[in-house]
Amino acid sequence: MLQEINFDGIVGPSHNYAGLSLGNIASAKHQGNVSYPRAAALQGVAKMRGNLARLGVQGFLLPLPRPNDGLLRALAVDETAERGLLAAAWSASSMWTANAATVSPAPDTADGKCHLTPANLVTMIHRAQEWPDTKRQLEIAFGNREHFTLHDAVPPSFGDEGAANHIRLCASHGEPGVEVFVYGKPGGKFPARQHVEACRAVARLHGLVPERAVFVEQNPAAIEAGAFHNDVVAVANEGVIFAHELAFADRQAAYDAMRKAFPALQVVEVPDSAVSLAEAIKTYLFNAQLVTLPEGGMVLIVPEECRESPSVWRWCEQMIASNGPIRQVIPVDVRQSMANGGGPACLRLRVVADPETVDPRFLLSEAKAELLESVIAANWPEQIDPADLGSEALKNSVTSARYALLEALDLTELG
Ligand code: SUG
Repeated sequence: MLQEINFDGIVGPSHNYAGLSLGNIASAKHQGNVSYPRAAALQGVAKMRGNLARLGVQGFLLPLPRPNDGLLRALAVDETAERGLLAAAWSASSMWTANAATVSPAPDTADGKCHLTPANLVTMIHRAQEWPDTKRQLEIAFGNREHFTLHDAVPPSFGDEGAANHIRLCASHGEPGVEVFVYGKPGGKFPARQHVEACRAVARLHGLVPERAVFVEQNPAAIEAGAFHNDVVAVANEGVIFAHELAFADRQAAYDAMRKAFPALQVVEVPDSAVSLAEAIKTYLFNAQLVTLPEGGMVLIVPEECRESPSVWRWCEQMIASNGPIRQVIPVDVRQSMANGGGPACLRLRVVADPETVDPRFLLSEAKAELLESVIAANWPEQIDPADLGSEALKNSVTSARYALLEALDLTELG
């Protein structure tokens, strides 16, 4: 049976704060701080465990090989090179699997297969290196050619950030949906990472019916305030979109276009007067997982930071009391990822599929969660000072940690 499966990125052993992402306020703010890769990865597994218990199914993707020696060689990184280039090759940014690919489930596509296009992430070098290795992994996880079609990334210079700028509206996950592509227009203070040309290319590659593909512009003011991906200000599940009032450039036109393609749309909008854009971006209220429980009813899984913000939490409490479609708000602790600008939604890629058609090595069980925890506890560095990036000892430690995970999961072919 087709169902939504969340594939969370396991936080890699080189997780660090190098401040690489221009326009990502948390990344800039925590630049130079000591990171805690072990705690970070365990926070991620705890989130997955909660969702496995809630939803009955949960997948994961593995950290990519870091440091990336190929990138260091290609850029001839030596002691005279800019420090950011060295740090890029060490980045654990593939943990944010919402940027791994754009996924169009089988009911939406012309050939009735689930299509995946890895995101080229060209705007930033530490992310642009991801897609070939990501594709290699997706080829294994979704190797069943009867059910999945995998594309190459859209060529540069059209920026594509994957599912983070993509919204799917549907009556239920297994039914045909409307796919909403949200792009930014370049020219502002911060890069607009998702280009409209890339959106259109992905829609064509995936064989979407034109009437069920909608293209909407991100609000330049939201990008300027730090919403470098649209999933920082909006999230949808089935027929419900939960968004900040200032998420889209032309709010009325955006909802009209969505309604035209999907008349049953329910909009849960948070006015700027209740939660300011700045507060929404600081707490990542919208970088939440909006999920339907098997027993019915929608739950919003938000970062702990939301509970600590009086205006955000007040709004959440009022929303629950108001009898709308979102019935519960559950905070989770992903602070290590949050400090690099990645909330609960960044950490997962949604794929609608029959779990039977996915390589089982990428699916979580209680026993496998325990295995992940023990491998992480035994091998992930406890902390990383960004000044240590480049050291031989740290390189050995993160390389062997990742390999221990591949061995435990019987995935050494990714080595
Ligand atoms: O691309 N942070 C990521 C966060 C991605 C969040 N994903 C979604 N919103 N879906 C980014 O900006 C920081 C890395 C550093 O600074 O070292 C970073 O890449």
